[in-house]
Amino acid sequence: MSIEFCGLRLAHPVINASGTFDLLAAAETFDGGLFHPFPFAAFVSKTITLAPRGGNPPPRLWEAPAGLINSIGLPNRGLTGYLEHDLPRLRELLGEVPLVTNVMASTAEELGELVAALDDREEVAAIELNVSCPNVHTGLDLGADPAELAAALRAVRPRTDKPLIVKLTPNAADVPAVAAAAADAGADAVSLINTLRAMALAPRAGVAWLGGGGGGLSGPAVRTVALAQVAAVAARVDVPVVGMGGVQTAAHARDLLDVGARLVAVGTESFRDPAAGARIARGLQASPAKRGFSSAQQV
Ligand code: RRO
Repeated sequence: MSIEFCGLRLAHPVINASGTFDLLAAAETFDGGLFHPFPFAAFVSKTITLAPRGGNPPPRLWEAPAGLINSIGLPNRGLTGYLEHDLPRLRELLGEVPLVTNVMASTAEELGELVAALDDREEVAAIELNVSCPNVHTGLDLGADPAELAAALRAVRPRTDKPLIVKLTPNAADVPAVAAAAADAGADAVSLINTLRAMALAPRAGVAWLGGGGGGLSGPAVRTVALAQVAAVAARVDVPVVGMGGVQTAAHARDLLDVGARLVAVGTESFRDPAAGARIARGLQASPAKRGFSSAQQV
């Protein structure tokens, strides 16, 4: 089942979605028990920003019907803290498993700085750009507008030779157009979907429940949306696609592979079952390949 992805050789097609598997915390909680075999063929870090961030005020989670709304707000040690503290420990825990570092910034200059710093570190196999962030100059989400994203990528691309994966937002008018712009501007791969913009009100209070106001919906509730968007993007771009959104079983992962994803990421399901990645990878091994989806069936 070994898979080629952006020059990396992966043991199987299942990885984690950024921000849904805290490897440093899991290492303490499970005392190594979760790691034989490690659930994912590559590990994607949570999102790193240039400056340290404390994250959003609580509450940060809301259980929705068949899903989860989060408003975590990017808590992280910042670039320096990541490079000095997290990166050596992640490398030690991962052994041979490739590490993908996910980064976010609100300007192309900052994004370039993050990417250049990671380019210097051999522990990092690839970089994922989280573009679900408003540009401070234009107010537009980098990943919502093809031209915005292309401009940012053209500034960032020359700063690394490592594979660049663009993590697309589903909250865009034309996701395949954004994906095509990313590929044309030098992305080596695209990944999708991030969470769907959502909100929840506190019971009987009529005010937002989440400390951050709105949040992002994930889990089984978004699975069919993800399938449609992954199919449409895979039909549009030639670069490899990492599909994710509501994957709980090997059959869900197979669906994403069948519509053109090269890899599948497991996200919210890992909160329920931290060994889900390994279970789904095993299940895929036993399930038949292509069921004959053709892009002519696109919605
Ligand atoms: O940290 C978050 O609240 C968060 C991020 Br950066 C993201 O990309 N997607 C999401 O659902 N939550």
